[in-house]
Amino acid sequence: MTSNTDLLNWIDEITRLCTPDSVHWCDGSEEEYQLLLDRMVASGAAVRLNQQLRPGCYLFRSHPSDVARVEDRTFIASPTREEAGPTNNWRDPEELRATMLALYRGCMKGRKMYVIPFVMGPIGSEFSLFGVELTDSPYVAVNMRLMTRMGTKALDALGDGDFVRCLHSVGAPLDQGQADVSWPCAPMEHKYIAHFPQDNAIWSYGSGYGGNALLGKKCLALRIASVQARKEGWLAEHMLILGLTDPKGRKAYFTAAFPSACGKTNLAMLVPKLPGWKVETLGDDIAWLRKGRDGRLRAVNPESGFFGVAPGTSYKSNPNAMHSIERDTLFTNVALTDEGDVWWEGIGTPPPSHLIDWQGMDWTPESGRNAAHPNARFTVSAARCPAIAPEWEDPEGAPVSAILIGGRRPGVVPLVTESLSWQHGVFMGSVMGSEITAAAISDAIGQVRRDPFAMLPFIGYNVKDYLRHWLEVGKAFLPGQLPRIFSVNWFRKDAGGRFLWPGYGENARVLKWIFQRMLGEAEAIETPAGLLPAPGALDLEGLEGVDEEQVSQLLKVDIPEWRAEARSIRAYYDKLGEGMPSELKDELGALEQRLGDPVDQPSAP
Ligand code: SAT
Ligand code: MN
Repeated sequence: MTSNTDLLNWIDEITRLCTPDSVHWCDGSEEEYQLLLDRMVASGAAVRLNQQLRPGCYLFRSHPSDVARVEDRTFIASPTREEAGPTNNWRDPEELRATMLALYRGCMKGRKMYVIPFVMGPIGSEFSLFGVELTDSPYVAVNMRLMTRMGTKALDALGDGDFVRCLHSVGAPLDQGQADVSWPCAPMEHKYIAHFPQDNAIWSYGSGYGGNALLGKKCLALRIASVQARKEGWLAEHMLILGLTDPKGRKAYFTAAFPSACGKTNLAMLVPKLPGWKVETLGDDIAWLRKGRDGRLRAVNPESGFFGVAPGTSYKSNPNAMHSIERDTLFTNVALTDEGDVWWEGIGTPPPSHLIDWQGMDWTPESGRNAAHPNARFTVSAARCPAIAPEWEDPEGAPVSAILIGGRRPGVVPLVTESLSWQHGVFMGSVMGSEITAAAISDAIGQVRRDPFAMLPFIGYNVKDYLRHWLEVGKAFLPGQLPRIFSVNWFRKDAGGRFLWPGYGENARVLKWIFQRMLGEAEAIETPAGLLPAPGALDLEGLEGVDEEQVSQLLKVDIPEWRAEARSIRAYYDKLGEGMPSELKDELGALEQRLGDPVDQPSAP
């Protein structure tokens, strides 16, 4: 099987610690995948959907306490607090190890332990990283088969090489004769998603959901990879990758960072409303960026599947996602129809008169609650996406022309802004974020939750060192070979609280301007915030429902608003404390100067 003694010794050690009843080495085959699914259907952990309507599709319902990533149970256990920085939950590695060892002792009793060798990135690419996940969750095993390159092919490629040790348990040992539940997990206070970057190790306990449990994703490909990337001069980013082709057949690649719930998967799979333009998908969540042999910045998607949010996904909002999940898809926490199909809020069909909701309970439109959990997910292989780019597994990665960043900003931030330089772009990335709405925390309404490059929950080290690293990466390129950084904001509202921009397929108009900027074919005007489309430069032909007044609001840089924004940025930088890169403070100073704002103005509270 393998002669990797480090691996064999580690498996031995964990088997003695967690005491599973048996050990299953995942080969990643179709037969194995089917066997695990059949077993989960038999045990009640999964529902086989109507195979006429959804061939190869299954439904899982999680425990109501285990429905999403748990940021306040996610820890960076670097040797010192300083290394984790002001935005991470730091724990002393020795203390955390001791706490978790006590939990892991005997935690797989009554369960099988799955050994999952996997590769993040195309097999054979020198940029790929290996991991091995040991888990007592068959749900994790089948999801990992879709989300990563997993099984014998990964084990063979690993050989005697090094790998990230990923230990996962749902934290629910079974006594002799004790019946299992359909979604075993541990109570919140026993959940731990722990990272030990100095040891290349991830320890996850107590949750079976998403990024808490599929350890190749956020834990390895972002938190652990970001630490490695910093050492090696590359970037592990929370970004989609898309290819954009113009009517002349010219193609460019963009990456884009958005916080959760800003439509990353939708943009990755966009169907342009502009005739002759085409978007192809290379990734919807994570991009690894590094300098290629040709001297350009190149992006690889380390994943091999999509773990997308179901609610709001419809044939109208994202037809490519809907086509992707017509078969061979694992659904979690969506509703079940009487025909054995799936349903969720925003799927584009009226609610049926009866459903089984995500908690397994009868549901009718009168129930007054969501049928699907808002964070219900689909897991599907990327190869199933009709818009997948043929080159999406190119081991060299795709050459990136532009990096987009954006959040939900009802005010202040224009529809699109080109940065003045790499340094200015990193400044824009450092302060991007979303305005807190009534749905979140009530006393902070109107404030901006800043989320540098949408990486706040995913940087495995100090955010200030992370921003410094972005600046450093830029210095390794010849001028003209670096992509340009653009801020986009699809979510600007008018005074009446209505969205000014239709979004979705119309976002292609913004992509077109960016594309043409990179080729020197579109005009921009300089504003204190950066470069904006010159009058007439944004293609608005055939755009319905947006008048000239709305366009001017979308592209407005309001000086008093921006002065307030600069004060809020200064307060944010102050909050991050000592050690912010001086280049970014210089950029803030330059912005204040362009706005004519006195630099010594007191900070906003
Ligand atoms: O649960 S995941 O972390 O994989 C998805 C997400 O939160 O973006
Ligand atoms: Mn994500």
